[in-house]
Amino acid sequence: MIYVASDIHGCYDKYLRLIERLALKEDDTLYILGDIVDRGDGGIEIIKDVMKRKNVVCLRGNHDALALIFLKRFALQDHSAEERLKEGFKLWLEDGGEQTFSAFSKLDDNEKQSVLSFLDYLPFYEKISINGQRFFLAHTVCEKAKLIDIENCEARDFLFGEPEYEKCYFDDMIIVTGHTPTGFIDPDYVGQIWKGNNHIAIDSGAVFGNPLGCICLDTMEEIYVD
Ligand SMILES: [Mn+2]
Repeated sequence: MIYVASDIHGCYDKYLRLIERLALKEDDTLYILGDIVDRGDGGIEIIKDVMKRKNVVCLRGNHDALALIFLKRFALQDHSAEERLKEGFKLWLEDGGEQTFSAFSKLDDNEKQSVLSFLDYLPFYEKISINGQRFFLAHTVCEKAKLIDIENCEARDFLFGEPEYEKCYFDDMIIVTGHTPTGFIDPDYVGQIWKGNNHIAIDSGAVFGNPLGCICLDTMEEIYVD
């Protein structure tokens, strides 16, 4: 079975409850579509746990990308950062990075290096096929006109893009994204997975007090943990 969750944002307890609930078997995979860190204070713990598991695969979210940049610059002994980066660093800390920075700072040097290389190698998207149905998994995607010409997409399209959930991008492929709490797509879906127009939006807003949502792509079963 293939499961997908996203935007865990340092909610370590919810992450562990999801892992417990799924009880992944040898051929099962859990994809986490980015924004593992920031806001909640357990992001680094989640990374350390994911690194030990063979069948949990993470993609890169905007928070993971920024954490990589700023942890490298400011938590290691690198004082060569320019003023512009310092400004960005401050904004990141205020946007939930503080929790990640603080937890990272407590790691020993080996752990720091392995967390950084974990973040460094996160892919931007993944295409998979389940029983003939194709899926495009990413933290987020850009507008349809740009995504259908994927060769011209840039990293930031998969980190900061704004999906057009009202449009079907591909007739033969379902796009699965996090990043946008589903309540912003339809206020009736706060805390729930939203489906429509060959999109599945799975950011249930776990860090904002909602259950953490997860979907099984083989069965479309939705799983929620508090
Ligand atoms: Mn995001």
